Amino acid sequence: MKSSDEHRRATAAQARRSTAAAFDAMRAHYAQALTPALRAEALQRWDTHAPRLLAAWEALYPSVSGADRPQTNAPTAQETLAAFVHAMAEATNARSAALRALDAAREREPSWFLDQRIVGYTAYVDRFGGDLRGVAERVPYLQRLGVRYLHLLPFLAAREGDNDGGFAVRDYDTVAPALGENADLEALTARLRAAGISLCADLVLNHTADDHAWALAARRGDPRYREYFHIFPDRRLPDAYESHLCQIFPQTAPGNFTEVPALGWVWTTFYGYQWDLNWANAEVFAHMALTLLRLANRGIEAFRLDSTAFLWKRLGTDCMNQPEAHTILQALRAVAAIAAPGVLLKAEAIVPARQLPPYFGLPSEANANAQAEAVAECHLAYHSSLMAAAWVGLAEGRGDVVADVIRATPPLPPGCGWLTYLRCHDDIGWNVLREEAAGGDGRAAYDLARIAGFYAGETPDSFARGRRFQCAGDDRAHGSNGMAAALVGIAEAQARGDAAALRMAEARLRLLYGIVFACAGLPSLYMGDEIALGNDEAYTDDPLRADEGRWLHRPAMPWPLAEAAEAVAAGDTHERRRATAPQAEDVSALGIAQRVGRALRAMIAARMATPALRGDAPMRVLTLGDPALLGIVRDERFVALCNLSGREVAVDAPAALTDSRWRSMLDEGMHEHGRICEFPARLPAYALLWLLRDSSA
Ligand code: OTU
Repeated sequence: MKSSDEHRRATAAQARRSTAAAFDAMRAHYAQALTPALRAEALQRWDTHAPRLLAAWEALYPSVSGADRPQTNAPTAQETLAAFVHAMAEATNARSAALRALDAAREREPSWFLDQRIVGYTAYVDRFGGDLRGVAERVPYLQRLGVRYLHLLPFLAAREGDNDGGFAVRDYDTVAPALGENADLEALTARLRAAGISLCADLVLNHTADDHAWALAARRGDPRYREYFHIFPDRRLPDAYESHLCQIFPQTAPGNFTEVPALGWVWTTFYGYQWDLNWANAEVFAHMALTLLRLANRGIEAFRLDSTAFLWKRLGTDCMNQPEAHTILQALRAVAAIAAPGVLLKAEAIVPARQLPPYFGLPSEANANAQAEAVAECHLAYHSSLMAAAWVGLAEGRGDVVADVIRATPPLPPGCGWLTYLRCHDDIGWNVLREEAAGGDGRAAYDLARIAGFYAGETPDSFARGRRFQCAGDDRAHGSNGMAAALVGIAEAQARGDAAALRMAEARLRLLYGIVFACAGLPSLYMGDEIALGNDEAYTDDPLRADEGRWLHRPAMPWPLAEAAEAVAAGDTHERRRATAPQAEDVSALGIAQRVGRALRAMIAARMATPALRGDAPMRVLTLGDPALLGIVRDERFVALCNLSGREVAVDAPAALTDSRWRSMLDEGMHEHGRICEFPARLPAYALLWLLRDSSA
């Protein structure tokens, strides 16, 4: 096995070399299979992007190795490449005129997804719309909310029985029967596209389900398909690997290997029924890349590349973020750029932000001086450090915790952005903040185990109604579960019927989303947060889900409530607002949903009207005197002021700010122009202000 340094050098050398003859042969191969009418344009893309694809391929699957698994009936890496290039041409041909038009538009404006008018939304198909047709019927709701990017959690045919919420895929080419048919998917993407909403789907590329055809063939003993996975005859290698690996689900799926009768030990990073794919096998790459293109041709515009950190294994390492994983992603990006150039790739690598630059094709921290050239990789990556820090900040009443993470957020190349979010279908993983929590460098430490306890409602000062996730033994701070509304105290205050406490809790939810929406990136809502939807405590009644704590925050959308709340929240005429304005004392679910929905809608409208909030506009933090406070400056024109504590705090701001005139953007009905105001001298508990410098003065 090559060391990671050797791999890096080989990739770079290969990129320079990539023999002209081999390149020409593949180009001819691609050209020959193209529809004549598309040829000129497709070849232009090929010429731009194929050198990166072929260099990556050669680095991953060297044709000179000669070790092409002679014992199997598998094709050689070179044969696989030729077949793959041919299939890529077919995928190019099959792309519809509508999607080709979209490709052209995206190529003209590669940073389109960082427009401040683009807001994301994440939901499960069944929980949101019942099935794909049901989702299509809800498109107007999404439009009214301002959504332009919809991430639907896995909807492809998954394993029978337990399937990790669809993350154990049995068949990547078929929609899950309970959710519809392939035609429904195509109808949905067309409808979304017409509404200006881009559909993002998961591409679960680290593993398949244990009942996927490849796994079944491996079980039957087919040597070719055994090579699709990492299978070991005994515990010798698994033990050697295991001593360096971490645990994703230490309680419900301990260990990283699963014993399968008659097969041996299979690498299973996640659940035992999720078999890690062997990306060192060229056929795996070819299959997954073509899967991506086929889904793209059904109208999926963005791919959430699930668990990207784990794609490559190297003995003696934690098998995360290996350089080959990046080479794979760069190759996938090149494939998309050739055959479906409108497509976005989003890295789901739940690792500290400082480890994310390589997912955007930048050199890694460790390799920062190596003068490595940036190679296009992902367009987006989840900023999970920021997400977790927002929750730490709230539990600790400290804005400085978030400020530190923003300050340490690496700069991104053009055409790249962060996916910012507050909640998603997973737990809030605390591990990404281990280093920050240790303090030092003038930063005060914090105790992640205490914070996990706080969100589980275990500490005396807690207002939260969440639960710990996979915390056991020494690891008291793995993750936390719960809907945002439960974590910020809405559930608790509502249960007590305490209107004052409820106002505070609602202010916390608004505050945290105010941070997410003010930061650089593409901000995304989690389904139900717009109506302060609470936990689903009933998941434990279902034996298939009872042991999986993340189901706590995967409730179904209560449409009657959402619709009733929307009628008020979206009310845009003065009369209508006055007539139906939610009462501050109303502690009913509807009253809460109306107030929260209205606050979030105002925020979305304000963001849309503020170019300084473009996803790629500059961002810096502001020092405001008190550690409870957080100031986020965008483009030197916009300031978000946040008080993460439950007390009123004095603001100590530089004269350059206090001397200016500002427009307050989040006041009722004022988000398009803002109300002229002074820079505040004090901020009440959990206050959020969005200020835009008034240039009219
Ligand atoms: C991803 O997540 C998905 O988001 C999870 O829902 C899946 O269970 C998992 O992959 C397997 O497909 O480590 O970097 O809550 O953060 O499992 C990717 C834990 C991941 C998730 C983790 C995860």
